Order: sequence, then C-alpha cells, then structure tokens
Amino acid sequence: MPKTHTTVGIIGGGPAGLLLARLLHNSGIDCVLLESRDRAYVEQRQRAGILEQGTVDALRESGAAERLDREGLVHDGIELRWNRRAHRIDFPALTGGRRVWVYAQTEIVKDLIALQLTYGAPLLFEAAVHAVEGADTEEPLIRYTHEGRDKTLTCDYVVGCDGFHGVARTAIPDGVKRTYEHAYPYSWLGILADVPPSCDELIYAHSPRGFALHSMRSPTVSRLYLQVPNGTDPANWSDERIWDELEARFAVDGDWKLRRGPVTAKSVLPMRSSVTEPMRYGRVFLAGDAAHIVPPTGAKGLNLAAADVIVLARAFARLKDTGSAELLDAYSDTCLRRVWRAEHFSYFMTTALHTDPGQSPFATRLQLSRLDRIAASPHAAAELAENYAGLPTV
Ligand code: RFL
Ligand code: PHB
Repeated sequence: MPKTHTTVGIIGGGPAGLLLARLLHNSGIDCVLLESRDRAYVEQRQRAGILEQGTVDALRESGAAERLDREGLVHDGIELRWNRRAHRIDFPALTGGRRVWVYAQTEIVKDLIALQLTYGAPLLFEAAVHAVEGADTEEPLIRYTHEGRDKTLTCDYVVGCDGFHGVARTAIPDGVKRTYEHAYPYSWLGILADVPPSCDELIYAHSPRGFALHSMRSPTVSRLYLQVPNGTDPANWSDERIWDELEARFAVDGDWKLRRGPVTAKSVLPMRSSVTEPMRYGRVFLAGDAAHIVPPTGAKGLNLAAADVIVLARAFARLKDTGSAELLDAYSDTCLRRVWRAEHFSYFMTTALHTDPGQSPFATRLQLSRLDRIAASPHAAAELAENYAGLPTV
C-alpha cells in the first residue's frame, strides 16, 4: 500500500529527482519519488555525457560514484576547431585544477535507481502526476495515477523535478511566474556509433558548413552531433551522409582522421534556452529542467540540475537539524545566480560555434575573431574553461 503522506514529494525520476532522493535519504529525510515512465525507458534515454567536478564530488559524497570512479573518463580539456586549425583548452592549468568527467547520464540514472530501490525511499515507476495543488498551504497535494488508479500524496513540501514538459511548474500562478525564453534557428542530429573515439578529448568545431561535436561514451563508443536545420527528419540522413558531413566539418590541417563505424542510434533535438522564475512558490520547489533549459553546447543541463538539488537538499537538512528555513527561503535566488551564468555560457558557446541560416559574412568574421581571441589570450581561454569545467556549487 503506497504511502499517502511524506515530508518531501518528488515528481520526476531523472537525474535531479533521483539525486535529490538520495541526498534526502542520507540526511534521514522522508520522501517519495513518482516517475511517469517505466524503469527501462528512464534508464535508456540518451542525453548528457559531461559531468563537472562539483557534480562528481556530490555523487561521491552521496555514495553513488562507485562505478563512475571505475568507468568514468577524466578529461583535462576540450579542443576547439575553426578555419582548419585546432586549439586545446587546458582546464586544470586555466582553472586551478578543475576537470570534467565523461560518464553518461544513462549510467548515473541506472546507478541512482539501483541505490534507491535497495536502500532508499519509495520510488514508483509508471506513476504519472497530473496535478499539484495547495502550493501556498501547509500541506500541498500531488494527484497521480498508478496501476490504473487515481491516488493522492500529501506532502510537507513538493519538489518538481519533472523536466521541461512537467506539470509542477503549473503550481506557480501565472501572475507570479515569469518565463524567459530563446529559440535557436537550428537543431542537432545526434548519433551513437560503435567505434572508438577519434580523439582523446571532445572536439567542438566551427565550420562554414555548420557546427559539429565529437564526444564519446566509452573507449569503444563514440557520440557525435551535427548542426542541422530545424524540422530535419533523421530518416533523410543515411549513415554515409552523416559520416561525410562530420568529416567535412572536422577537417583540420595535419593528419587527423575520423574513424567511421556502425551507427546504433540517431535522433534530432531542438535547441532552446528557458528560465522560469521564481524556482519556488509556497511549499513547491522546481529543480533541473523543470525550471530551466539550456542548449547542450555548454554541457550544462545535467550539471545545473545536480547543483539545484544539492542546494535544496542542504536547505532541507538545515531545516530538519536547526528548524531554520533560511536556506530554503534563499533557494530560488541562490540557484538563479548560477542558472543565469550557465544560460549565458550556453548561449555564448552555441552562438559562437553555430552558423545561423543566412548568416552574413560579417557575423562569421566576428565569430572567427572571437575564437582567435580564445587561442591568443589565456584570459579569454580561462573564461571559457572556468565556465565549462564548472563554477563551485554554491
Ligand atoms: P529530466 O531528465 O528531463 O527528468 C525529468 C523526469 O520527470 C519525468 N516526468 C514525470 N514524472 C511524473 N509525472 C509527470 N507528470 C512527469 N513529467 C515528467 C520524466 O519522465 C523524467 O524522467 O530532467 P532533470 O532530472 O532535471 O535532468 C536534466 C537533464 O536530463 C538535462 O538537463 C540534460 O540531459 C541536458 N544535457 C546535457 N547536460 C549536461 O550537463 N551535459 C551534457 O553533456 C548534456 N548533453 C543534454 C545533453 C541534453 C540532451 N537532450 C536530449 C536534450 C545532450 C542532449 C542530446
Ligand atoms: C554528449 O556527450 O552527449 C555531450 C557532450 C558535450 C556537450 C553536449 C553533449 O556539450
């Protein structure tokens, strides 16, 4: 018989909801997590690949990094390419020792689900929330459907970790909520390929044919992305066409070669920026993609989601230990400072490296000048490195 009351009701079992449940469990705070999809779907959804130092530190502290420490790939930099030239950004040298990890979101989600089901609070799959009521009362209520039945869960607090298309945001009245948005005039075609990566570190390429990114999932699996027009149907992109286009966009002087292999997944994703303020109304909090979206060029989405719930879990622990709601009251402002920094960085990385449809030659020369500046000045490079490798959590 599922619980009908909990201290913290969490909506959404993506990285934000799962990490929050883990952190609350470690602080002895009761919670229930409701996820609309089934376990296999959540564990296989292809998304992020890059973890900042702060995200890795939090996963370690929460006891969820055993496999990450074994299988994660530590990266000390990225490569930028433009005008057939390559320039490496050295993170530890430019940031006082910070680095990033390549470890897929799918794997973090699997690790956190396994821990939650073994040790943690209730985690219900196929539990679709359709309403959050009473945000401004002492006991907000979640309405959801599970095993064909309508159910309710009363909570001391509700946290919406239900992503960009979730319902929790609707608990903030329209007169209070403000959403800031930007849509980009291009999308990404992403592939997974059974071939060892052609590079040791990620490559972000500006080219006259559009942006390309070479990432990876493991020493034997590559993840690559191409800028494509909005509305692109992946079915119109044969494997050969994708590899030809990637090769053209990564072209560089010297003897670098792109390895080709069987493509195992192909999808198109739109690029957007969005922030909803405030991230808290009464006893309902928003965390992760439920509150903000960034285009993936800066690799910030998952890391922002983790940073939100780290701040929130600390605030709930403070409330439990001392009775002080000071950190909870500061939650939205604390997170939004970091969110807007990441929004700006993601916008910068996106607009510096992509080509707008019909972009003027003048705009292209400005982009190239910006990239030349990063190569010429350690200060300009450090600005990129600090943002990419991640600012401290709070
Ligand atoms: P998620 O992962 O979207 O999880 C939300 C969960 O809520 C569930 N849900 C509901 N459950 C119950 N009732 C409802 N009514 C519900 N509505 C929704 C959903 O089923 C889902 O399980 O949000 P969360 O947890 O905030 O995590 C955010 C990250 O997933 C996202 O920001 C990143 O994936 C973004 N991102 C990247 N971030 C990085 O930090 N580094 C990267 O390298 C990176 N690469 C990427 C990315 C996102 C991508 N896509 C597909 C948008 C690469 C890609 C291709
Ligand atoms: C990925 O590996 O999926 C990835 C890496 C870096 C990005 C975006 C996506 O900026």
